[in-house]
Amino acid sequence: MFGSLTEKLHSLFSSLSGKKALSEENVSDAVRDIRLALLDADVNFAVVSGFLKKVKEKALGEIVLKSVSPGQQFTKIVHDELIALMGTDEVPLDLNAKLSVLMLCGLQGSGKTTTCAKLASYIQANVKNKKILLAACDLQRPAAVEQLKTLGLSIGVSVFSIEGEKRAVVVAKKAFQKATDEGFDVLIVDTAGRLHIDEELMKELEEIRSVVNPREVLFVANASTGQDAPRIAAEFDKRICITGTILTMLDGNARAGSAISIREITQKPLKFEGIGEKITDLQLFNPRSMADRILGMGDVINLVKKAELHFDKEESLKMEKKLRTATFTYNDYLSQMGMVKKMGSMKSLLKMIPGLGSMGDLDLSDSQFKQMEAMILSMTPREREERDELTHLRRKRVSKGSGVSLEEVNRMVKGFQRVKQLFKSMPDMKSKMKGFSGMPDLNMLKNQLKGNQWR
Ligand SMILES: Nc1nc2c(ncn2[C@@H]2O[C@H](COP(=O)(O)OP(=O)(O)O)[C@@H](O)[C@H]2O)c(=O)[nH]1
Ligand SMILES: [Mg+2]
Repeated sequence: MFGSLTEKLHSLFSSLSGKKALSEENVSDAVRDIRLALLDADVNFAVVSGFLKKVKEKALGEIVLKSVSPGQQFTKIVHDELIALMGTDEVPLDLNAKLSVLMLCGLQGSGKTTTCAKLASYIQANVKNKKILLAACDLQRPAAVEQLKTLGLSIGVSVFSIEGEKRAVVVAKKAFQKATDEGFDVLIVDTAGRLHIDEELMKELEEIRSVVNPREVLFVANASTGQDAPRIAAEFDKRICITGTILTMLDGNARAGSAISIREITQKPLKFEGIGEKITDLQLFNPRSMADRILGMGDVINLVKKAELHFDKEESLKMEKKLRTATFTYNDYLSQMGMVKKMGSMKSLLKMIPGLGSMGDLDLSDSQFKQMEAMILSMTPREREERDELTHLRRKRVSKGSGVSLEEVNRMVKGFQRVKQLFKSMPDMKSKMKGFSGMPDLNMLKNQLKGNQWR
């Protein structure tokens, strides 16, 4: 995700590994290189300076541990400080009022409308029994109301709007009235943005704020905005007092700068991150996971969360056993791929596992999954358990039976072998990664989360 920053830090840390110990000189060199890398990733200048001061103090004050290399030791210091800079802990939404109002604000195109619906869907999935209303208060862009209505419809959440009304504050007020009268628990207010901050926009937001009495005023920031994002956040905060930030477009080529600086500049927590266009592509901002990703250590934290939300626990334990005892069959492959598909694309999953980013070409589309299903169902039970070898003749029969080309059949067989191989080599990889386990091993992953990844 943060390609160039991650690469630079990585090569810097490995250049330290050859050294015997952290010294004044190699720490100064490393700090200089990190400064350049962070500035290049659009991290705010003042934030970089404060950050490096702490890193340097810690690195020089650190007792040299015999068992770890200076590279590892220095990486840990940078990792810890990055986590601290981004807020240490997750800060969940405040949904504690009888009617909790969430008001979203930000520049045009930052992702406000989409994020309103994503938040509603997040609340539906993670907090039980909340009656949610969306309010369409962006009356600037002609299609904004329709956009929110369509999104609301797709997740079964009502959208309040007033046809022909020109004043956003009137819509906000009536939406608030309706939510109160009809016993809604959460009201999510979408607002208009502009290309730049202007007086008109701020006045409108102040008015809306005063009539909906929000628990949360969330600034929505496009993470690829770069250097400007923290400054803009600070201006919104000054005028309408935000309670937190939601970073969007982190799936694109964001340079990590805003993720690192916005919290420090506004002193308000980063609450969520948008990681794609789909309605489910929103997750709580976790400083540790973000630091892991910036330093190229995968994203074990979000992997476990996704897995817990979608995996059937018993099923996955059964699968794990099969994988370990190498009785993994084509039938298992099919159901494993089905589960993985539910969790999101293989590509995004594999990217989350440290060291497996390069396996991203195992990605599977809907139609590919259907093809795979057709092929496996065209195999005999003995073939599916690999008790009969899939000879050329047999593959031809499978191709005919499933209506899929012979090349595709060959490719599927290869894919199966690769996955089988991948899981077989897990124990080996595990020792390499000091305790990290493979995808289906949830307990191991959970321990990993609780413990320190560095031990
Ligand atoms: N890739 C990606 N696209 C996003 C994300 N959030 C929003 N978008 C897209 O960005 C565009 C602008 O979003 P919109 O919600 O209309 O922005 P608004 O003007 O602030 O309301 C839309 O095409 C969204 O689908 C995200 O996290 N990742
Ligand atoms: Mg909008």
